[in-house]
Amino acid sequence: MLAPVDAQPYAWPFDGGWSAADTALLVIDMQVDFVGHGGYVERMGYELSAVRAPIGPIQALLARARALGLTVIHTREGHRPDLSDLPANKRWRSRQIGRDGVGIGDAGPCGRILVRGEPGWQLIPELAPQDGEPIIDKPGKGSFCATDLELLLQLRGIRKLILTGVTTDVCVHTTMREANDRGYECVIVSDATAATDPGNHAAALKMVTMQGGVFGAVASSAALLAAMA
Ligand code: C5J
Repeated sequence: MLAPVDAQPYAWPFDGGWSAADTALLVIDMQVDFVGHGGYVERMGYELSAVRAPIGPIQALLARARALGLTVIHTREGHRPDLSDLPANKRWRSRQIGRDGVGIGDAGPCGRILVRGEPGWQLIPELAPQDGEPIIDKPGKGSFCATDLELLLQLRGIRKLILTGVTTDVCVHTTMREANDRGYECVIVSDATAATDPGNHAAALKMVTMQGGVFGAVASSAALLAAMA
C-alpha cells in the first residue's frame, strides 16, 4: 500500500489506500500538435510555454511510477487519414481560429493536423512510451469514448487514476469526468497538466474541488511523489 496523497479537497484516495496494482498513471495527449513547435496549438496562436510546463513534472512522475510498477497509459487525440471519424462540426470549428483557416485534417508544418501517423500527431520524444505501455488512440476529447481504455483498466483490476497531460480544461477534464462517472477514483496533478489559457487551468482545477471533490481530488506532483517515496 502507498501512503495517502496530500490533496484537495481530501487526502486522496477517498478510501485511504492505493497501490501499484490498482492505480494507473494516465498521460494525456502529450503530442507535437499540442505542445510542439509547428503543431496545432501553436498554429491556433496560443503560447507554447504554458502547455510545455508539465513535461518536467510528468517525467518525474513517470520515473517513479515505472519504478514502482504502476500501469502507465498514454493517449493520443487523432483521426483516420480519410477523416471518416472526424465530425463535420469539429473540423469546421477548428478552422475558425488562427490566421489562415487551416484546421484539423489540413496540412501544416507538422503534416496534416491531428491525423494519425503524421509528425504532429506523435507523442513528444521527452515522454516516449516504454515497451509494453498501452497507447490509446481516441478521436475525441475523452479517453473512454470510442476506445478500449475501460476494457484495459478492467482486465488489470485498476480502480484509481492519476491524470496528467493536456489540456486541463478539455481532454484531461473530459477524461476525468468520464472516469468519475464510471466509478474510478481520480486525482488530477496540478503542475503535470496545463491549458492553453492559465485562467482556464486554474478554473478547471477548482471545479474538481467543489462539492467535496465532485470529480475527485487535485494534488501537486510533489505530493504524489512524496506518497510514492
Ligand atoms: C484539445 C486536448 N484541446 N488534448 N485537445 O483540443 O485537450
